Amino acid sequence: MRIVSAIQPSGRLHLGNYFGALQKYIKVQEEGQALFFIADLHALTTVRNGQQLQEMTYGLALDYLAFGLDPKKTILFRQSDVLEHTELAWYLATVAPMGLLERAHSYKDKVIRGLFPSVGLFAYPILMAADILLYRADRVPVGKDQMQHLEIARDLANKFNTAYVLGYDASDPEGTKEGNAPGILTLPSPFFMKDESIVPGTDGAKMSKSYNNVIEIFADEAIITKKIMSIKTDSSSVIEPKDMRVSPIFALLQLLVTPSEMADIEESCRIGGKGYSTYKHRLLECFYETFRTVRQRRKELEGEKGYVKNVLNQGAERARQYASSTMEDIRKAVGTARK
Ligand code: AQP
Repeated sequence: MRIVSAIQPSGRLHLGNYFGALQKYIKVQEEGQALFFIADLHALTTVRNGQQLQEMTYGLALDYLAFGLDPKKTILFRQSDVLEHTELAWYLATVAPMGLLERAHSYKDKVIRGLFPSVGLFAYPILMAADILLYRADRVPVGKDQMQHLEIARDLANKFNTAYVLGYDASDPEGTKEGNAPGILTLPSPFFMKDESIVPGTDGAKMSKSYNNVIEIFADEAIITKKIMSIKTDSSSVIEPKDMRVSPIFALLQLLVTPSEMADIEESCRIGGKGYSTYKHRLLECFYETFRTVRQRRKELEGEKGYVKNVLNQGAERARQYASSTMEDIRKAVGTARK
């Protein structure tokens, strides 16, 4: 089983990235060959400072390692170190219908939020499809916000296979029925946790690095306190019952407390008598209970620049081997293979 996923170094790692992605990376890294990378090419759609991108790329490598991704087993690398990502993205762009991308809601959400509507941002799902298809991934651990992009990756794999593989039947992508041929590109499946949902930010919208609503896992204590204490609430008084849908505090608590504590919280909201600050303080405590050890481990790793660079270089070397094998088949099919 091949497992592929990535996070953009477009800001610092936040709770949404952890619960939507990293937590799953740690869980699945034992279940097959995992390739996890730092999507610096994607981050170029929002980061316009080369030095900052370098720093955030290195920072994300530290995050991966602090959380326990094992570079002996798992391949950790930087997207821009494997040039085949952009090459495959172009081939996929030539079979991608405009309408498919025009329906992508992430682009529209980001533009509404004021992000620059570049061609790169619009074409992000194509590069993401290339990221996954290049490694013939079977499983892709991503957050629920990426469901549509993963569907686009499957669509593009089908479009490519249909265009270039004689006897390919989209209803039988592995070519198991007689007369059908298997696709060159594997159709990936998402990997979600049971009852998983999108992690809300401090304002209740999707927690996102570009929305200024994140709770960063490795930020200084003062910033974390400020962010948690500023989570959106309504003006109900201490004694009033609390509607748990009004404030994202409760969805965040649910991620960090045990089910029995969550049941107590639900009951206390129903009867009232506790102010929002009580819940915020509990969230703060839970945050440190969950992340104290990784925060410490990341601090220790900060001085190990040589080691981290080595991990990324060796990871890129290994990733290129997988990528070049897929690209050989693709170039043959499209007619760009060197004779
Ligand atoms: N709020 C979220 N809830 C659940 N999962 C989330 N992820 C991100 N935010 C949430 C998951 O984290 C992984 C890496 O995301 P990314 O950094 O590559 O891009 P993103 O989804 O666009 O994350 P951001 O923070 O919103 O980044 P910007 O603002 O730079 O675009 C993915 O698996 C994603 O599902």
